[in-house]
Amino acid sequence: MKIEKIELRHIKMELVSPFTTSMGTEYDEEHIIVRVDSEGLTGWGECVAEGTPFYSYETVTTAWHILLDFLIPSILGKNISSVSEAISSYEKVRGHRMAKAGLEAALWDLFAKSKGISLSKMFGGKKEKIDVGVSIGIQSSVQDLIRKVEAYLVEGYKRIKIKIAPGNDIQFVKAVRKEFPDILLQVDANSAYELKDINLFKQMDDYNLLLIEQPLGYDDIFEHSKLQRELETPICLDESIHSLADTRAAIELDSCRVINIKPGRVGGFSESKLIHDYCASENIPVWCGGMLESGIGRAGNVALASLPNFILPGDISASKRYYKEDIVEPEFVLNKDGTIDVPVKPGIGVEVNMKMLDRVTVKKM
Ligand code: OSB
Ligand code: MG
Repeated sequence: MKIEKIELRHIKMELVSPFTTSMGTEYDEEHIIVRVDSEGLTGWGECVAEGTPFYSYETVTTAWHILLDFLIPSILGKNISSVSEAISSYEKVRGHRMAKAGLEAALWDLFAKSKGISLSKMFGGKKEKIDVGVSIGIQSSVQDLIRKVEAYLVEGYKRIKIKIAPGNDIQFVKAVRKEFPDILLQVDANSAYELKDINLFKQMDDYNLLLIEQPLGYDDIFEHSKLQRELETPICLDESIHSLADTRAAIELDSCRVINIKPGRVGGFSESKLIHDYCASENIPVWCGGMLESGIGRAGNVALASLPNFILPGDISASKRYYKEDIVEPEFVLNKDGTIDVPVKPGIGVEVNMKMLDRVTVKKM
């Protein structure tokens, strides 16, 4: 397909409630929307680099630069016959995986639309609905947290993840577990601890957690293996996994027993599928993480999570858990049974609401 035009939009969307983690508090989410036009079709992708370099070194500004000056020039005006051909045209660019993933997502949407099939089908997904959970930021009190958890459970969410940080950890786990003895519960530290905090994690073994997400260094694999050795609860790595190679290292070292796959963090859906397939062959369950995406990025995550080894519920919640109004139609909604439907229409399977997209665009190119 001849890549005729590529447009970037820096968007900023206000969250329905502030999101606090060990990295800080977010009030709104900044991402980049990538639009690729070719032969009468339009592909959409979302680059999940944020306004700040706290979760990842990439930011909206670095991703904009890499997209504009390196990735886009390598394919613009060319005839590209597959996503993998596009990827090889910019393989010289090291790192900057979120920038790459945003462009790749738009190309996946474009090629799926050109074949008239859904992204899920394109990926080889089988599920028609996916199990989903919700990620809850650090709350100012145990009571506030219990109220939030309860409200999400009433809506139907199948799994609760709570963010933890030093001083805001075991008391929250104890309280939630006491109030809700049977729910699927997990914690995410976003790298806020060190190996010397091992006793805290040993205590967590008593609360039947599904997993402990990214307790130690954001780039560490080795020390997590030392921690995992001492724990019964599976560790799940998020920040430390950027590729299939990282995944293999982590699994061979027994640094974790579950992998969180975020397409942005690993450079796109192609790498995500490689990680998924490898984990399936090693009997390691995976789940789809989230970056507070708009409906455009969410659509891709839903399609990815329709692959068979996405065994655990993902951080893929309904549009209204994040934003008052989403930029896609229809918005993503939660079914009563705690699932989200996998779109069946071609590509991302939802329409971009141009009026809403214009409203949240702060810069366009
Ligand atoms: O660590 O999983 C994380 C959001 C931004 C950055 C990092 C993380 C998160 C979340 C939110 O936990 C997940 C979601 O999109 O629902
Ligand atoms: Mg995480």
